[in-house]
Amino acid sequence: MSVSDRHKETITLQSHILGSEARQENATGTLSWILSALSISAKMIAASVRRARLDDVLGEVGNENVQGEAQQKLDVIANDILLRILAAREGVAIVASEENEEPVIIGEEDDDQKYCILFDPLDGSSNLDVCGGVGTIFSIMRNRSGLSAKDSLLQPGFEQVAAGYILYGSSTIFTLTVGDGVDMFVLDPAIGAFMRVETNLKIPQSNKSYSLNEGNRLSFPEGYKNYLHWAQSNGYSARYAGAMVADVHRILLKGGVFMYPPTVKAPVGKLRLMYEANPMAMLVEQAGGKAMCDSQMPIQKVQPTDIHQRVPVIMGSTAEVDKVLKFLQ
Ligand code: P6P
Repeated sequence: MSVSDRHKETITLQSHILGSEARQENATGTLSWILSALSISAKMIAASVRRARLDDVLGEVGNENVQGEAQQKLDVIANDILLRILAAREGVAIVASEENEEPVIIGEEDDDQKYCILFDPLDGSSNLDVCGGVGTIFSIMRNRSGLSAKDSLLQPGFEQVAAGYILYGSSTIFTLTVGDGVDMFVLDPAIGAFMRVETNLKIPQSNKSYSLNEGNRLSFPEGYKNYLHWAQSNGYSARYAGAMVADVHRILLKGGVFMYPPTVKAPVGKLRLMYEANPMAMLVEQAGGKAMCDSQMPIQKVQPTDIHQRVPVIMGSTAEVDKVLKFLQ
């Protein structure tokens, strides 16, 4: 491919965002500025993650976060970067993070031209010490004027206007949907820009691959145990990275099904609705897949009651999700 041909196909995340804004009637550019802030934050977090061992910022801080989990040093670094960069963008009304018990009010709550941003700053951070995949997950909704900050955040997933993740793996991937399909970008460290590599990505409709922590098998509800027995009798393979971003990214590209079922330790599952399940559900469904809590409830239909609430998760290729649901009925 000649340089000029390659140049023709060179779409950066920034130009993609502006192109998407241009196609939205009466767009004000506020969402574009927020997505641009997330892009800058992603580059800063990627730089910290890739230097973690050299800068001696691996390991635990020594306390627990609001989830009762040991907080990693990089959890705090990533959280601080996102809070700082987003707080500087005037279109942001409220920010809620896995690492903060309470939401952070940035602008006047009473402005429905602004947005609420919810995020898990470094999902799967326990993988860091062993150079495993980790990621940032974000969900964007319109601020609801006249409501308190918490009530403005507690909107069901189908109200999301945008969602995405950044995967800090063998390369740094930014995956985004603003409600008209899923697009994927790879960070080119040589120029410091995210370059578009997938447009309107569609998840493969099936793949004999499941992803869950089988260490919890004995405490799964019966239906999951029966599904696993069926899958293992029908040539399925197991893949599990221990970081939702890495596992769902693989499934978006290769197909299959990701699950975090209820267990004795986590009776409603471990994954958080607002900043893990909802944004990943929007991406998977925008890519033509399916995302459920159980055989009846789509993840994006759950009416939240708390910003840190947890839900069971089954998501991936529609045909593969349906095979799991059949055992749960
Ligand atoms: P387990 C990471 O801590 C996380 O929140 C998700 O990214 C991941 O899918 C899940 O927990 C892993 O949990 O219990 O299998 O270690």
